[in-house]
Amino acid sequence: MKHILVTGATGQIGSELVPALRERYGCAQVIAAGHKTKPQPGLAESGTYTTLDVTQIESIEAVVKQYQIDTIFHLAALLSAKAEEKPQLAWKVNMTGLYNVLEVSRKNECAVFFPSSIGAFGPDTPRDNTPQDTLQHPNTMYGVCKVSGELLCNYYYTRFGVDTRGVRYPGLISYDTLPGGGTTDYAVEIFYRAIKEKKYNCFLKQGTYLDMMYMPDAVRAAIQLMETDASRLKHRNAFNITAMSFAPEELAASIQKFIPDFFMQYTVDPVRQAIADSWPCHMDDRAAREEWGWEPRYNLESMTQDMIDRLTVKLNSGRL
Ligand code: VAH
Repeated sequence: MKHILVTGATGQIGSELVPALRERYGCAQVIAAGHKTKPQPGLAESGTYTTLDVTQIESIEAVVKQYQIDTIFHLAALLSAKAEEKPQLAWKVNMTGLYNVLEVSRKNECAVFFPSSIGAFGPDTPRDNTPQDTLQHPNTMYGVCKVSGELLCNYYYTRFGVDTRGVRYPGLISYDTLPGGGTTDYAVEIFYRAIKEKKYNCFLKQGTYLDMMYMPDAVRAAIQLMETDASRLKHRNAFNITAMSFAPEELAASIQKFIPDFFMQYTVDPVRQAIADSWPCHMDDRAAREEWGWEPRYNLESMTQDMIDRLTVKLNSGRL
């Protein structure tokens, strides 16, 4: 990877993947692109940021040619809850955007990273130890886009030789950006509320087990997969990866170890509860471990401690 483009760079993954890529490959080698005209300060100060509408293929091609891009981390997409609110827009951004990236990559010999999700599974998928290869009948527009995306990326690999690779991310927990319309975002919001108000009203019910991962692990996984020798890969789109599985009350208990008077109550959002109930509780990620050495570094307690430490600093500096 010498010249990298990150689409969706202002989003939850992009805002932490861009700095990690710039540290590893050099700031000038990593172009951050997003739909926002005013990105987070870090993105534009440490390297090139350009606005990009992924539904317009010409704008993608122009950026790829201008910067001689050889690898695209394509993150631009609507997340699950937003996609259920606006399914037609979600299809347009998530699928037309991906198709455009794959077409430009085919013509310009770019490798492509595509983030799939536990959302690519549905109610009839085995929910415990979800196999790498299993039923994928999602009943959400987000999930339909993710399954379609996995199939389209595999097609572009087998039919045109485009080096496409991806992971099925669990819920991602991060301190850099505020939550953006996801079903697992309760596991991010809870930290902001715990630190500022010492209480949180959770929109998922107790006992809702979901796979989760701390963002530093998620960023490292994307880079590690794209750096892996292609001859090792038996799968491509997309690898199950996870780090932990917990229910809201377990996350609350972990926070209470650091903020003893933290209090959690529940007001269930039926839309996001239905989405969560259609997703696995815990995926089998042996294929990723065997084929490219995937290994998480954060568990529930270490993630909780790091999130609280970092958000406390942001709060004290007036940035929260
Ligand atoms: C969402 N955070 O909730 C995303 C993610 C596995 C969930 O894809 O939509």
